Amino acid sequence: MAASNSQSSDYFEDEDPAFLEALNQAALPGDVAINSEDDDEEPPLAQPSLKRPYAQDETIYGPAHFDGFGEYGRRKRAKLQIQNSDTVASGTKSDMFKGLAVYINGYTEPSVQELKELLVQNGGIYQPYLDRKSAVTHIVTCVLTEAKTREFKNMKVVFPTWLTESAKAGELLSWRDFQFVQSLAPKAQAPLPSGTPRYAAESSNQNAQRAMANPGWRAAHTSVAPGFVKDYFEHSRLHFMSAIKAELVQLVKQAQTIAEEKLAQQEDTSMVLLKSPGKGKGRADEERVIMHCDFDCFFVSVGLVSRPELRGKPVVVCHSQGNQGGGSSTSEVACASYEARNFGVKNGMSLQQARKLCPQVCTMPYEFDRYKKASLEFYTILMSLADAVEAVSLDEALLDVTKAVARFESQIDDAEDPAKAFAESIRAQVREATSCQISIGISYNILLARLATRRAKPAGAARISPADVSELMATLDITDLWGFASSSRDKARDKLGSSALSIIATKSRASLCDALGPKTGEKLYDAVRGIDHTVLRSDKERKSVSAETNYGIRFNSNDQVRSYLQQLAANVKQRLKEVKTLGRQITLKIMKRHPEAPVEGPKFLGHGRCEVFNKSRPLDRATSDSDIIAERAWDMLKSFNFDPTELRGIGIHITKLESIDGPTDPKQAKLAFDAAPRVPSARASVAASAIEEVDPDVLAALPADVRQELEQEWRRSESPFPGKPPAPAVQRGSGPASAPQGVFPQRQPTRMQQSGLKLGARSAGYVIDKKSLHPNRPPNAFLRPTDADLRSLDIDPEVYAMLPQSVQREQLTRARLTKAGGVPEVSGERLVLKPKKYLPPPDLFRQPPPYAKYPDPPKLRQRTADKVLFFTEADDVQGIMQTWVQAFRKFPPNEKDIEFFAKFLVQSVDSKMSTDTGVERAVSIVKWWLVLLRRYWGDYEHFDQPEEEDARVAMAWWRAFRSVKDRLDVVACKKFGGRLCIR
Ligand code: DCP
Ligand code: CA
Ligand code: CA
Repeated sequence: MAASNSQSSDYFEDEDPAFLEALNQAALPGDVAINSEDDDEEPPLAQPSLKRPYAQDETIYGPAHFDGFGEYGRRKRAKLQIQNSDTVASGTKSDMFKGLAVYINGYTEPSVQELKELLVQNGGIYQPYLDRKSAVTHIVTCVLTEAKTREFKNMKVVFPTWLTESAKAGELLSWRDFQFVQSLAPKAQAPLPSGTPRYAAESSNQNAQRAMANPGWRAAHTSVAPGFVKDYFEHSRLHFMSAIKAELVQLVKQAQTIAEEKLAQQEDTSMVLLKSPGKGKGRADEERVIMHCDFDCFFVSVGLVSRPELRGKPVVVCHSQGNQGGGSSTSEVACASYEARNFGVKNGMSLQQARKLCPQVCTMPYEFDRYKKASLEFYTILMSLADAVEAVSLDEALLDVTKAVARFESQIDDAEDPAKAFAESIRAQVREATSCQISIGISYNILLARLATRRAKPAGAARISPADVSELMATLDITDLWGFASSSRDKARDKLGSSALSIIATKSRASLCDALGPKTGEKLYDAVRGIDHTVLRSDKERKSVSAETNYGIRFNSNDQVRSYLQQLAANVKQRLKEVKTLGRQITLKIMKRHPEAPVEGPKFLGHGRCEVFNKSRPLDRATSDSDIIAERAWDMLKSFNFDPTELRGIGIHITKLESIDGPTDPKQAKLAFDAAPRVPSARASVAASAIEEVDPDVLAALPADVRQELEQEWRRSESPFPGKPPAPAVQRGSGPASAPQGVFPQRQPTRMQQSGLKLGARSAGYVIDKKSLHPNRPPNAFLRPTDADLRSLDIDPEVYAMLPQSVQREQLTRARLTKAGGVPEVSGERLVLKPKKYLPPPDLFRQPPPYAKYPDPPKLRQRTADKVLFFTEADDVQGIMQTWVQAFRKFPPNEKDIEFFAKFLVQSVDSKMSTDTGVERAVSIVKWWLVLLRRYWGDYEHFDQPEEEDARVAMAWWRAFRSVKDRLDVVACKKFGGRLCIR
C-alpha cells in the first residue's frame, strides 16, 4: 500500500512521517492482491480461486469497496492491518487464508479471538467492521437473526468450521460446503408409520381418554351435549375476553351517556362548566397529566364482593373446582388474588400448578355479567371526570386529565400533589360504586403512566415525574416497558449484549435501530429517556359544540336579538372550525326572566331568577355556516314569541356532529346518526345564581375594584345550563384544539390577559386563579368603602349604610362605573358594554426586561443523569454543546465541564470499542464547538491581551478548546498517526 495519498483530508492534519514509515514497512496481508497502479484506497481483493466460480456475481460477491470516506477510513484499516500483521509476526503458520477478509458475526464457537488468530496466522485478514467501507470477503457466524439474514443475503456466509476444518486439512476447503444455513427447522423427527397423523405420535391425555371412554360423560360435557354452544360461550373466558373487546365500545358509550345524565342532574355544575385557563392548549408534553387506571386482580375483586368471607385469602378465579379438587385440573387460573400471588400463583397458570404452590388456594367461578357491571360503573366515573378516556379493556383505561386536574386544583385547598389527590378521589369513587380497588399510575405520558401503575399496585396511586425517569429506567429491563415483547429483549441481548435499560441508555439511536429495526429502535431510544409520543385515543365523544351567554343579556328590540344571534352563531362557527366539525342539529336554549322575578335581579346584569326553554331542530345539512345557524336560531326564537326585554340568557348548541371531511371515521359517522341528543324538553328552572358569560374586554374596561366585585360574585355562582366541556381527542404532543374563544371572536387580548391575570369570559374557558388575585387584600375589602370613598363617588355614607347589602353593591358599582365615565344608565336603552380597545398610553414607560442572571453558573454535568450517560450521538452532544456555550457567554467555562467533554470526546476516539462513527462524531462535535466559539468570540481566537473582561471569558473558552483538542490529538496520533484536523 503506497503512501501516495498526501492530499489533505477532512480528518487528519498533515502526514506524520513515523506513521507513514510504519505503513510502508508493514508487511500487510493482502498487499499481494492489490494492484499498486490503482487507487491506493482499493481494498485487498478476494482470493482468485474464490472469485472464479462467481465471476458473473462479481458485483454481488466481490468485496465491498472503500468509498469516499477518505483518509480516516484508510488509516483506520491500515492500522488494523498493522495489527493483523502483528499477529502474523507472532507466528505465521501458512498462507492458506491469504486474500480472505473475514468478518465474524456475533457469538461463535470457537470464540472470535480464536478464529481471528487462526485466520491471521494463516494469511487472512480479520475485519472487525462490517460497513459499506469495509472489504469483507466472507462472514463467519453460528447464528443469524432474521434481520441479519436479510442483510447478508448477498454475501458469503459460512460456519466457523470452514476455517477450523480448513486448518485441520491444511488447505482451504470450499466455503460452499460450510455455507451457513439457519437451523430453524425442528430437530429431525423419527419417521412415523405411513398414514399416521403426527399428532397421534404425541402422548395422549390420559384423563381425557378416560372421560371420552365414558359415553354418559361425553353426552353431558362435549359438543354433543344440548346447549353446549351456549354454555361454551357463557363460560369460556377466552371467548369472553375477545367478545368483550367489541362490547367495550358500546359499554363505554353507555357509560358516557349515564355520566352525562348524572351530571345534568347534579345541582353543582361548576365542575363541569368551569374550564381551565386554556391549559390544554400548547402545553409542554411534560405538563400533561395522563393516568392509567387498572382494577387490582379484577376477576377476584369482583368475585369477592359477594364472598366477603374469602377476603384476605389466597383465591383464584377459574372454572370452579370447589375448595378441594382440581388438583389435577388443567383449568387455567384467570386471576389470582394478591394473597395467592404471594405463593407464586399467577394469572394464566394452570390450577394444578397453583395448587402445588398453594394447596389451600380457594377457587371462584367466572361471573362475566358482574365484571361488565363493575366495568360500566368504572367507566361512568371516568367519563364524568376525565377530559379524555381511552378504553383499554374492561378493567383498564387511560385518561387525559390535564384540564380536570387543573380544575380540581382550583377547587381544593393546597393539596401537595393535586394530580395524586385527584387520582385518590377517582379511586374512592370507584371503590364506592364497585366495592373494588383500582390502582392509578400518573405521569405525563402513557408509557410512564403505565409504569407508575406498577408502583401504585395494589390499591394506590403513584406518580412518576420527569426527575424520576432516569433513576427508574436504570432499574428496569426492556420487557418492563409496555409495548416491547420478549422478541425485543432477545434481540437486545443478542446484539447489544444486554436488555437492561441502564445499558440500553448508553447506546446510540443508530445502534438501537440497527439491533431492533428502525421503528422499535426509535421507540426504545425514546422510551429509556421517558419519552413516549403515543397518542391517547379518546373514546369520549364530543357530542356538541356550543356557545352560551347569560350575563348582560338585555335587549329592547327583536332586531337587537337577531343581530346578537348572528354574533353568537359566528362564535359557534369558529368553535366548530377549531374542532373540524359540522353539525346536523341545532338546540337553542333560552333563559327568560321568571314572571315573579324583578326586572333587574339582585345581581348586577345577571340573569336573575329565570325560566329555561330548549328547542331543537335539524339543520338541513351538516354545516358550520353561521348564517344558517343564526337564521335557524332566529326562527326558533321567534316561534317562542318572547318579549325581547325579558330575555336573560341565550345559548346555541350544535349536535349530531360529523367530521369536516365527512363521516369517514366510523365512530363519527355513527355519532352523527345514532347519538340522540339528550335534550330535555322545555323545562323551567329556577336559577338562583348564575355563571356569567362576559366578554373579557368588557371586563377589562371596568375599573379594577368593580371588576373585583364581579369576580367575587362569579366565584359564588353557578349556571343553570347543564352541559359539559366537549372532549376532543387528545393529541399528545400537539395539544388539544385551542381553547374556545369568547363570545365575541377576534378581539385583541384584554388588559387583564396582557397583565397575565388568568381571568376572562367563562365561555372562553377561563378559571379565576384565586392566588393571582390580590393576594394581600382581605376578601370583601372593596365592599366596605370608607366614607371618604363614598363621598368621592357622590354617595351619602349615611344613606349607604342603611341600604341592604345587595343594593349597596349595586349603588357602589354603578357610581364607580359612572365615575369611570362611559357606562350609561342601565335602565332605558339596552346596555351595550362596548369593549375599549386597550392601547398603552404613548408615554408609558416600560421597564426593559431584566437581564437573566446566573447567580451560580449552571454546570453542564447537571444536564445529564449521573449514572446514565444520556447522549451518545453527535446530534445530542452538539445540542448540549450549544447550550453550554450559550449559557456561559458571560462566564469562563467550568473546569469540570471541560473535563467532562474532553473525556467524552477522547473516549469516542480512543475507546477499544471505538468505531468509525466514534471519530466522525468527535470531529463533528469539535467542529461545532469551533463554530460556536468563532460565532461568539471569533475576534479573540488569536488574541493575547487578557486585561479586558470580555477577553478573559473569550480566552478561557479558547484555552479550553485548545486543551481538549490537544488531548484528542495525542490519542489520534497514537491511534492513527496523525492529529485531527478541525477547521
Ligand atoms: N385475565 C385472564 N387471563 C390472563 C390474564 C388476565 O383471564 N392470563 C383476566 C382476568 C383478570 C383480568 O383479565 O382479572 C385483568 O387482567 P390484568 O392483567 O389487569 O390482571 P389483574 O386485574 O387480574 O391483576 P392486576 O391488574 O392487579 O395485576
Ligand atoms: Ca387489572
Ligand atoms: Ca388490566
